[in-house]
Amino acid sequence: TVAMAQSLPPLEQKERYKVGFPQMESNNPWRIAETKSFVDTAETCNWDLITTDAGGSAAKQVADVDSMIAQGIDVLFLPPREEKPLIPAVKKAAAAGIPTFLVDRSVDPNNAKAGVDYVSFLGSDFIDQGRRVAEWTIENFEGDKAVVVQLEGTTGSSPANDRKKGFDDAIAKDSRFTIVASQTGDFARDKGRQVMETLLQAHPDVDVVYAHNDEMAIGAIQALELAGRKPGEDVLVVSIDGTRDALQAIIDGKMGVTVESSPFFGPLACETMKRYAAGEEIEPWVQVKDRIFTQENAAENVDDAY
Ligand code: GYE
Repeated sequence: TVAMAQSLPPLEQKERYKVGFPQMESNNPWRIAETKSFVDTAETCNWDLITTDAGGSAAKQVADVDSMIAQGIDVLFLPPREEKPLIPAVKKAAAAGIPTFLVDRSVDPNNAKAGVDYVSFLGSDFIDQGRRVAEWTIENFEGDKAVVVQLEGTTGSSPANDRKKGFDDAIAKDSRFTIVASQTGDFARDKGRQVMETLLQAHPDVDVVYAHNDEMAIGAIQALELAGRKPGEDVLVVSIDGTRDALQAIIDGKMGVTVESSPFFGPLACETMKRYAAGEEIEPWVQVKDRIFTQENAAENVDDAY
């Protein structure tokens, strides 16, 4: 027998679609804004939308995909919490003939491939986001030595892996900067605050805090202030996302920069799905372009932030 190359399941062109969006957790404004974007798009794109909340558990997210397959969804928009544990879910959907689009996070490329196991990844370039934060920091940090602490996102998630790589590689080009600690805060404000409190005991002299998302950056600012430090004056805080609280922190002078990572995937999901149903070949990565928010433009963007 000859092994057949797996081909992507087709998507019928029709008036309404049954769509699954298994959200991974809802403990931060980014996730809430993303879910809302899908719910709002259900109206305009004629979706019967099923959403679930895995509460921060990859195992629960896998089970949620299972139940959506059982309910007969036409198409799946999956934000995989971590790169490896969701691969069986992606393969199961493909085997059930359901076209899957990964949204906002990706899976391990060695184990599942766009154009084969799923149609495409819709999302940002996380390596580039980390690189842009590092380059802004190199340009804007005043001083000849910097002790850097990094708060990583969810262990095993694509944005945590890539935002670390992009930042680490770029910051290494300037010998003033030394990363003395890099620990996960699970993309959560509370965890970011707790981890920063602990790290401050070993590194009270920290000059730069790089957080992989704004929620952890806000948590770090709280911990720094509690320890008598002055974010924006004696310590530079930099991060990624572009939430309302982060833009406000920039306006207040407590944060230096946040590189955008947009949660508003609903319209892009609708458009890409329709292109696929029309028989267009979809690029393996539908890349989202990100802005950058600093003192220069935070005030004019804060009202539109989430
Ligand atoms: O930066 C973070 C969220 O996967 C791009 O996940 C997303 C990230 C986002 O929890 O705030």
